[in-house]
Amino acid sequence: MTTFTLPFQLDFDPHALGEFPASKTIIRRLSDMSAYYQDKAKVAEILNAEDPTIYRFWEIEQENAPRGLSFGVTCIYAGSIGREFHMTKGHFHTSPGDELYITLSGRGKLAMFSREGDVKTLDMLPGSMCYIPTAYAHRTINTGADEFIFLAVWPPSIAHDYETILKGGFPQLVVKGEQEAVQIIENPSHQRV
Ligand code: PAN
Ligand code: ZN
Repeated sequence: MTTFTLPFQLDFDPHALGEFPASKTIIRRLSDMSAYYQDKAKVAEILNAEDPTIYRFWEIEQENAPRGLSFGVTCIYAGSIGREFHMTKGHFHTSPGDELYITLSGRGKLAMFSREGDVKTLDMLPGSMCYIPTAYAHRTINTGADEFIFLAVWPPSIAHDYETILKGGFPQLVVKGEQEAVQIIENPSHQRV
């Protein structure tokens, strides 16, 4: 991983994530995410033919740094698995660390919930910024017809808990309704973990 001499300026093409030279790039395909989607028959049917990329992101993490900011750009490709739109796995932060999401392109939703039972699903559009408090699990969903791309900024040295979401899911799902409408419905398989 490249380290930068501070301060610095970074120019990047948000659409060219795989070509970004100074970072870790992570690609999540459907086979990495089959446990996260409700419609298992649809997952199996798609995987039988291909293994589509659902999203990819690059990040530059300030690891073991007492201060500073980590940041990254995520691109979720348009599409759905059954009725559920393409989405990220989602996670909790396990050490104190709030996060900012700023939409660069496309449209989507940010689903959040806390262990105390607060559930929020916010719109993400170019020009909108969402603030994610430490205690909230967060997942993004591409509800549009184009790539949905956003910048994330978070403090150094936070750890990500994916396990809780893998086991219990999110309380709400963002799905395609009649005539391509975007619907938020209760997740029948959600469990408090
Ligand atoms: C983001 C996410 C990124 C991918 O940078 O890590 O959007 O989502 P998953 O990590 O849930 O696969 C972030 O929230 N960092 O803390
Ligand atoms: Zn996060």
